[in-house]
Amino acid sequence: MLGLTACGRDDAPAAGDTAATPEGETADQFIARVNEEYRAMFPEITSAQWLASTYINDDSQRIASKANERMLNQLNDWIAQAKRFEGQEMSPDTARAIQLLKLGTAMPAPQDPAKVAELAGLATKMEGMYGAGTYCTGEGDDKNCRQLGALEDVLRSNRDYDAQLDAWQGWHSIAMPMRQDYSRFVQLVNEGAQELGYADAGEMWRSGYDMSPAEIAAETDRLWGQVKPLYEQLHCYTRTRLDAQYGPDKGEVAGGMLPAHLMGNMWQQDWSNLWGILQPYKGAGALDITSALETQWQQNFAAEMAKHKGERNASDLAEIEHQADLVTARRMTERAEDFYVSLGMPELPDSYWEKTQFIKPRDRDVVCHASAWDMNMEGDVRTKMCIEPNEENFTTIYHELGHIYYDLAYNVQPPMFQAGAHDGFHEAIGDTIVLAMTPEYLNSIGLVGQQAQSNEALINAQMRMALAKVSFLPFGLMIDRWRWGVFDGTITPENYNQAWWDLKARYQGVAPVTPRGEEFFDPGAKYHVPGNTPYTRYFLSHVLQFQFYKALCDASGHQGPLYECSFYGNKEAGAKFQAMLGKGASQPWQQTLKELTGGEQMDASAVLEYFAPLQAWLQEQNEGQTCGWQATTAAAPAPAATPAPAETPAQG
Ligand code: X8Z
Ligand code: ZN
Repeated sequence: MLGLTACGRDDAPAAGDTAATPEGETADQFIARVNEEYRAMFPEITSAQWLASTYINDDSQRIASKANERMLNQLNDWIAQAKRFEGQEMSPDTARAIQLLKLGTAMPAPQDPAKVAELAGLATKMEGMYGAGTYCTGEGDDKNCRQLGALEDVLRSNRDYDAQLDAWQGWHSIAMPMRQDYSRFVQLVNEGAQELGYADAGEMWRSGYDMSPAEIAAETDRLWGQVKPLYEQLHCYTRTRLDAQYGPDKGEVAGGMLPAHLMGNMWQQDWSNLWGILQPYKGAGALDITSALETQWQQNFAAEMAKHKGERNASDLAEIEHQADLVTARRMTERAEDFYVSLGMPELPDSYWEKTQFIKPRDRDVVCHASAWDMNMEGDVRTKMCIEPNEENFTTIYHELGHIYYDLAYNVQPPMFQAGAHDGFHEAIGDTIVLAMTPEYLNSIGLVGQQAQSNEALINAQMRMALAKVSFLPFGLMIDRWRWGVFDGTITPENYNQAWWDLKARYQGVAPVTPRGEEFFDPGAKYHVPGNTPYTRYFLSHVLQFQFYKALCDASGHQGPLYECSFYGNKEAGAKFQAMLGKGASQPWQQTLKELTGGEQMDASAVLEYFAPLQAWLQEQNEGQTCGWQATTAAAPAPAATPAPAETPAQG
């Protein structure tokens, strides 16, 4: 993909009216021209998209949709022009650029201009519906409307069974009206992919990995096989603890699966918020980052209050709170920047601080889902978030800055190579830094207290990381198992929701506690479905980031167990990372991986090495339990990937 920046901004730009194809142009000249046209039009398209995401209304959506339409038409045009060079002599770089051009969007459009307009309109509309999604209860004076952030707050901190169920169901109701649009969207992108010579859009997505579509699908199976036993142990332990918290009739659902609304996260992809329930040793190594950030907010609020003495009506107070939100969010971001700078990377430009959306504006709808933007390929980089002072948001800032530092580093490349080595690399950069946020690092920045050196403290630290990283793995896989099935037709609109929950049961071992029939469209409640962002990248990232981490730890001269390593401040590690970032998509990812790690394969053994103490501990805890689960509904087929064996109980 022409992944110009990640997080959904991987589209090629528009060039307005198609320039005439110059007579006698060579393939190399053609690519040079595409690069130039691409760069010239890029700021206009990103501006339209930025406005639509940070100011959702009919007008911004119309403009963004039109810009996307021109972009998709232009891309089709370039691809058609590139056909002239098939079988001709050209430099390897040009051949690679042409290959990347064909994969230039996750949303391939048919040639028919009416269909391009329809597709662009649908995409903008669905993303807008997600961003503006609101769940209301009550009538008249009792009317209470909440958006995703407020509903997530419930799952994060309210352990009441029914309050969580209400928040979970409420958010999922916003996706119901997307169903029709999504099925039409699928038809259109499939048509586009087929016109480009792919079997369907899923096959096109799987073609962006410097290996065949079948090979990357098999790779994901292989990697999942490596980490599945670890996930099953975490699942088993979590179930026991949820049973203790809610009672065995409520702490799990039939077949031993975990109730979807009780996992502290709307999609059960990150269980960090269950720390209060899952913390192995109370008091050993206090790692309550969320509380520390809330305290910082209180301090910032007090400072703002002191500045505004005398202004105390409700609207003044709301403004002062807003200021405290902003100051806290900026300080959190400065912390993240500091880590990158400590590695020898540049400070973020002033324009970043001026133009970034740090917090949710009070006066309009925005797409809160975090993203990183390269607006012009020459330094106008921004992030867009709705930062709140909690651990998850804090680490997400580090994640987003990973995208930004990748963007800045590969700005030296020609536009066609300004993308990650593959999309999983883009997602793994910031998360590699997150792995280096050890308890010692967190202590050094004043977020947690002095760390005790004990086995209990180690297990606590490992659990904290596992709740974010290990819980994610099957989720990272199941989203595109669903979409690959939707694109190749094995999942049809009549069984969209059934297939979704079949896959969630099979991979994650989670289930809803109330029926979720086809009147619902639960996939639409996850940003990347209406946002059409491929998801396999995140699964791959959750393997790759441990490989990168290990390589940077080695580069920093770290001795001892992997999980103890933080390369904060280490310039050797930084230089090695930076060298990789600067390569962008200019060579096959296998080569880039080799330069960093010495190996050419994605491999989860670093994940297992990192979590070895926790895995042993979990096995002890789970002794005597029957681990694993029965996915009670028939599992949907795993399209294009090797069928996984039926669920078997893990060793307990
Ligand atoms: O979407 C994201 C980032 C932007 S690329 C915030 N992530 C995935 C998600 O939220 O579902 C990061 C982890 C997985
Ligand atoms: Zn990302």
